[in-house]
Amino acid sequence: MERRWWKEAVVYQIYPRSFNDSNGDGIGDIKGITEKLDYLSDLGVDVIWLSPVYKSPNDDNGYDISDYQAIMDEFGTMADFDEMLEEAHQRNIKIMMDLVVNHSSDEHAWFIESRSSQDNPKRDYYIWKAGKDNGKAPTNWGAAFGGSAWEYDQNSDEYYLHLFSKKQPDLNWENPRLRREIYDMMSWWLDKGVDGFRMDVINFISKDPAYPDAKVQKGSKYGDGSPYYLNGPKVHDYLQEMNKEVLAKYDTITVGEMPGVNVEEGKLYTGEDRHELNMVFHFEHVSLGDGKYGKWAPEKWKLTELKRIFTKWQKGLEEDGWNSLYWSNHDQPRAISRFGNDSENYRITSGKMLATCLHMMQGCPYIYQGEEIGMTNVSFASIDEYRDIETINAYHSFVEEEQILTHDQLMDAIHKRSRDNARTPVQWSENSYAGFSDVEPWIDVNSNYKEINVKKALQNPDSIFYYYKRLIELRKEYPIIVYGSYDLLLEDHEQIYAYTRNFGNEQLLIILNFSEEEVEFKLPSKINFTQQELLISNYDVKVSESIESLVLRPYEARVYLLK
Ligand code: TEU
Ligand code: CA
Repeated sequence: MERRWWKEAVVYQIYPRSFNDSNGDGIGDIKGITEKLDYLSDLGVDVIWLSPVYKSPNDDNGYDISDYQAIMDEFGTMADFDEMLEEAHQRNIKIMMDLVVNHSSDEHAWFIESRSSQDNPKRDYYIWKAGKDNGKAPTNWGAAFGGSAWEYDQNSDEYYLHLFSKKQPDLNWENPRLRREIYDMMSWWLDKGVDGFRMDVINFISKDPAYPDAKVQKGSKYGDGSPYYLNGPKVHDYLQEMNKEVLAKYDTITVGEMPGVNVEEGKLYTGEDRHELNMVFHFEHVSLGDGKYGKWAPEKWKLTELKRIFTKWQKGLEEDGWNSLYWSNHDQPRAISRFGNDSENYRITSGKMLATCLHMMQGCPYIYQGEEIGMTNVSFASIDEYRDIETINAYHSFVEEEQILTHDQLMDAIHKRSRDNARTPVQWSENSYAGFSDVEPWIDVNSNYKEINVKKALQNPDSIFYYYKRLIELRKEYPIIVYGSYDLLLEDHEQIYAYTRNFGNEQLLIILNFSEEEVEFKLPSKINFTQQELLISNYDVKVSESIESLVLRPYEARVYLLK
């Protein structure tokens, strides 16, 4: 197993719009990030994944880019960016930019030219097709945010593909001139000193050239086109070309966001000698509980399923390739609300347990802003308080247009799974607007900000913040956490998640109670040791207590170093 600096890194994701507002306009910004770099340095993170800060009309909050080499007006200036980059580097924090190149904004100069006429030189920077003779779109695919994946352009009498919103036209990666433009832009940012890229839906960039119709689920209006754009025929060619033309010339950290990727493909994307990417985000665990209408009809999830998924990925990439470890991001609900217990009694304990579960595994742990202080989901009473295009479109189509779900059913699903759960302002203090801004923010603050905020966390030695800080310190101190092999214990246990890590003559034993009940833990006989050292726990534990058999308290987490 090759040692690499990025394999030892802990990454912190910032969603700038909701992180910190420095100029009192209610919107987070780059100077607001610079103001908090000492806080992140204290936490001990090595890399910041910065969600998009490029010029954008914000149809999808920055994931619709209209100029890849300019800063979004609301977020500040390029000088602010350069200052933030410099200040981060002075604190040994690297900056990983969000590269959104499966699509651009429809307000990008390339698209404005492309749509101007069928023979414009930039026409095939995007994916244009004539409609079917019966006046239908080129294929029956649905878009991620609702409606058809094709938008008819009257002026040039063709349809363009948009797998997300109609203001996010897909770029045509078949076109070498387009690919060259992307590579030049990437090099431009790397020459400025940024340290790598998180690549947005990067496994969507190669489409099946046949553009066939897809199967239409009973009751759905559109087909699921994903078999024709997920992990497509040339995706590895493009990534290997990107690596050769750009990445290999710099010492970068890269991660591909890959909905629908499986472990076998994960190996192809991240294998050392594949020369593609360092690691991937898969979606298997965050799809647990997806019901008939995906996240909009969420069902209970089972711990045995979660353990099977994590174990598959830990074992699958153990010899080659690298995992990204995450519970949440700007698209997912808050970890404690989804996988832990956000009640008064168990929020902090279960937050520490979830952190232990992830941070003791092999791979790079990602901390989503506010996760380190145990921020929770939000329950806005009205759909009018939500801002996310995906949530709003779902409400209009499921409740108003197709009337498949009732208002209450969808609001319940929104409270559980809306992306806005992760996008309420970071709660810095008990001051108005949680210290995020001096004015009403672009999205309401979670009403629990007086109990849950950074200031309070920093004043409480038993807070989740200091627990994350200790987990990060342990990762720096014990190579076994980064490089040790993983093995699952008690595979069928419905409440306990226990696993080991092995490295040389050392063994880590991680014991987690994912339930609200007290549960008896019996140490499997195959675990042999003569010395035990408790590295971290979320309850007071007698360090000499025998671990042969334990009664685990609700959401109890323990990590032992065994020799
Ligand atoms: O997300 C990719 C993606 O598949 C999301 O649509 C995700 O599956 C969904 O939001 C979960 O409900 C990336 C970005 O992370 C997301 O914020 C963007 O909206 C999307 O791509 C388009 O750029
Ligand atoms: Ca601002």
